[in-house]
Parts: sequence; C-alpha cells; structure tokens
Amino acid sequence: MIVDTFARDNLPPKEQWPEFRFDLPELQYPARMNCATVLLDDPVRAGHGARIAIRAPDGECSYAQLLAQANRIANVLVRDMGLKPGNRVLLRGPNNPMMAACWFAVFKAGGICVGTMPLLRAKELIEIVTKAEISHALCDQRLEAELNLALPNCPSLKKTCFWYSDAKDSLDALSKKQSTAFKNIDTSAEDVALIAFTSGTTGKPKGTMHFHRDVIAMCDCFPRSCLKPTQDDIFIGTPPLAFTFGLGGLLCFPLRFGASSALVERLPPETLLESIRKFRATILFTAPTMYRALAALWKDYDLSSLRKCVSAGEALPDATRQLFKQASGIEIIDGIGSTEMIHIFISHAPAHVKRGATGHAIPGYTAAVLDDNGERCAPGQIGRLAVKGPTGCRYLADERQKSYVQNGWNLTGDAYVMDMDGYFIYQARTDDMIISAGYNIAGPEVEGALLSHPAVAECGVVGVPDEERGMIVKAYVVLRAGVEEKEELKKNLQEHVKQNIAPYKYPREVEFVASLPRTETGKLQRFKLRNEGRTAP
Ligand code: 3UK
Repeated sequence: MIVDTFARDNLPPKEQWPEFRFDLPELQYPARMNCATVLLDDPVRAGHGARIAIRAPDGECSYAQLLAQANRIANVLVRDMGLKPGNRVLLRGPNNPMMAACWFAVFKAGGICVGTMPLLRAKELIEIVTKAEISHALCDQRLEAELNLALPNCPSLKKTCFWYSDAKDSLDALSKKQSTAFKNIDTSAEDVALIAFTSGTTGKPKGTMHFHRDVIAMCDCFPRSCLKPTQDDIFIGTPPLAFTFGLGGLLCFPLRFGASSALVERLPPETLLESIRKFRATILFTAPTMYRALAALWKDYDLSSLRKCVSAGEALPDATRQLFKQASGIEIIDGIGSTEMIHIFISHAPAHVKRGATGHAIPGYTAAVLDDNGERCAPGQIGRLAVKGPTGCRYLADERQKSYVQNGWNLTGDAYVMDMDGYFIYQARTDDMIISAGYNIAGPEVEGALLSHPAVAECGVVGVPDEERGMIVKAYVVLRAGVEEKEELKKNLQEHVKQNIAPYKYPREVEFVASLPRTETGKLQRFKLRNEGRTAP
C-alpha cells in the first residue's frame, strides 16, 4: 500500500531499535490498522456520530462532522494535490478544528504528518522540510508569510494549500467540492504515521518516527491507567498539536474515549481560565509554570467543572503542586513523557501522589535507573533514567539513535533516583547537573526550594564557571508582581534555601530578571541562562 517508502527506508537498523513490549491485553493490536479509522471512523460507525468531538470559540463539531471534514480534506490531498501513501505532509497552524481535521485527513490518506509549532521560523522550517523530504503542506493562512520565506529553500515541497482563506484554491474552497466519503488507506500497524521533531533546546532537530500503532498505544497507556477519562470529559490545554503532549492530550485521548476537546488558539493564563469556565472543561493539560500562574488567578473564576489536571514538559516542583492544590483543591497528575516515547511513561493517579516524585512506571512500561555501566542503581542512588514499553525511539536517519537507545533501553537524558517504594524522583537533565567544589547539585532541587518562598514567581538555577569552585550555583529569579528588587531580598532567598535543603546547595549568586527564556513547549532554556552567566561583566 505504501508507495513512497522514504520513512520506512530511513528507520534506524533493527539492531538499534529499543525493545518493544506489549505486556497488557489492551496492547494486542492487529497487524493492519489506521489510527484515523480507530479514533474517528469506528466511533461514528458505532453510533457515536452525533456526540461533540471538538469545541471551539466559534462553534462545535460532532464526530460525524469531523469525520466528514477529514474525508473532504483527504480527498483534496489525494485528488487535487496528488498525495501518495507514505508522502510527508507539513501541518502548520494553531490548535483549531481545521487543524484537527487535517491531522486525520493525512492519516486517512496514508500520508505522514509532520506537525510544526506555530512559532517556528523559516530557518527551522527549512531544516525540517529538508530532513523529512516533505512534499506537501497544509497551513493556516495566518502563518503563510513565514512558510513563503522558507519555500525557495525547500525544493522537495511541491504542493501547498492554505486554510481559513478566501482564495479560490484555498483548502476551504477545495474541500467543499469534495465528497464527504473517503476510503481510508489500509495501512500496516507498523507504517509510519507521524514524524515528530523534538523541541530539544540545542542542536539540530531530531525527527522521531511513530507508527499508526504507537498513536493508539499512547491512548491506551497513560490515560487508561492514570487519567481514567469518561465520554463526558471535556479536555482543554495549552500544548500545540505539533507537540506530542498536545497531540495526545488534546486530540487523540479525547477521541479514544468518546469524549471531546476544546481547542482554543492562544491561551495566556486569563484566557485559559475563562475558557475552562466557558466550555465547562473537566481535564486540563499544561506545563508546570502555567499551574503557578493559574493558582494566582484562580479565585476570580468559576472553575467548578475541572476534575483533573495533567502537568508535563518539565519537572513539577512540589511548591507548585501545593500552591495549585491550595488554590483549586486539585492534586495535579505529574507525568514524564518525551517526543521519542511519544507520550507519558512515568506518572501516578491522583490518589497515589508522593511529594517530589514523578510516580511509577505506568502499566505497559518498565523503568529503571542505570549507572554508567548500564547496571541498575541501588535505591537512593542517582543514575540515568531508562524505559521500555509499547512505544520507543526511532530517529529518522540520525546517529543519535545510538545514544538514546542502548541495550534495548530508551535513555531519556534525565538523571533520576528510585526510592525504596519504587517511586521515580527527578533530579535534572543529565547534562544540566551542576558540579560545584566536587558536589553534585541538581538545579531543579534548588529551584524547588526558591519557589516555596512567597516573593518568587519563577526561577531558573544553573551552574556558572568559577575559578575557585569550578562552578557555582546561580539563581535567576522573577519576583512576584509588587515585590521590590532589593539586595536584602537576595540574602533572604539564599537563607531560605539553606533552611530548606542541604546548605551547600544554596545559590551563591542571585540575579533578578523580568522573565526567563522558555521554549514554545514551556521548558526553561538553561543553556541560555548559562551563556548569560558567561558573558556577564
Ligand atoms: C523533560 C520532564 C521531569 C524530561 C513530553 C509529555 O516533554 C515532552 O517531550 P520533549 O521531547 O521533552 C522530554 C524531556 O522533557 N520532562 C518532560 N516531562 C517531565 N521532566 N518531569 C516531567 N513531568 O527531561 C524529558 O526527557 O519535549 C511530555 C508527553 C509528551 C511529550 N513529548
């Protein structure tokens, strides 16, 4: 069925794959499956068509309507744009119903989705289009300018179509002329369905390849064991669909459980709270810093509909967990996931939370903390986090496959500790560990201590070079609105850290800043803070 074998041909050699495990009854999948059939056609066929699938500020759309629209777009892709199964399709747009329909249209036509964060610039688009040899693009009209800047340097990209546009050849106009029926391509469960580029903070982007089966497996692991959604749930959140955290939480999970998703394009804290209220959302997906911002504004909104909150993307400091719980009464579900693993693999149900811990390996996954020789560390000893399960890392033509996958394990690049009860406790990214005067210090632990001080809104802790100690701990601190930047407060914060964690970890330098550098996925860019430390007078 697959005509264009580029993705298959560029999978890593089998001996470099992680070990895949399908140890649960719900992970026994047929040899042939198309994830769009499972998530969209099947529920409509089963009589679920009239239920709402997507809610948006300008209206809602049922499962049947979403299916019809995805079918029309699939017809445009195949009949007007000449898409062949296996071709890569660039998807660009904010989270909205048309974007959702496009994802399914590509899956249905046997194409491979390559979602891109709305804020990416031409240079980054060129890298992605070139690396994945992308031939087609579906793009929100409002992002046209940046894509056009990239096009002259993207020779493989032959066909582009824009939506939310009045043009005669817009996706809107072309799809209206097409039939609402489409016969999905009969893909193998092991055909590549999407290539997700990592939001990595440094280096050339890596494309991670995921099969049709992986899309369904991500729905059958974390949500089933920790989130337990029902068909009445209304999902909402901030991650873009191009980030697999968002693709799962805001599109695939709701559909897998017959529920609905409220897609809102831009969600600064106030808009997010207003949208939760308006849509009566019940499940929220966002990043730790957003939970801090929400806690401060909570009392001004009626948020009684909200039942469950998921945090991922970076470590959830316990201070943030407690602050949010005081404001909302809700125990956040923390989960670590990665683009390579497609979604969350260590997490917890709200009732099994342990302060400071990410949780246990979720059913379907196995996790371990390994030392530099690949042996398991004793409980309490810091090592490298390793996981395996039904999903795993397959980079598109990339030497770095050998460092992410070793001896069948996926090594995420995180330093972790396992405690006596098997809880996994995050320390830092392995290359972010600070070594000061011979001591190993994890920046996030110091950040956690600072965040429990009432004057601190946000902070980032890194090691900066120091003649005497090799490195010293430096904290960049954003103060809460209304708090004055005083030398005295710096001393105060240092004292506060010494009172809360081992005193040698306290930040010898504290600098007040207006904001911290973050990626579009909410991650602190520590390398930028480190570079700043180097150039400071
Ligand atoms: C870090 C966390 C501590 C960790 C992601 C959920 O973040 C996602 O994917 P990325 O490829 O980054 C992966 C890395 O981010 N991280 C993520 N969550 C946590 N660290 N606690 C957490 N809860 O360093 C990891 O290796 O951008 C998250 C679902 C899908 C995803 N793609």
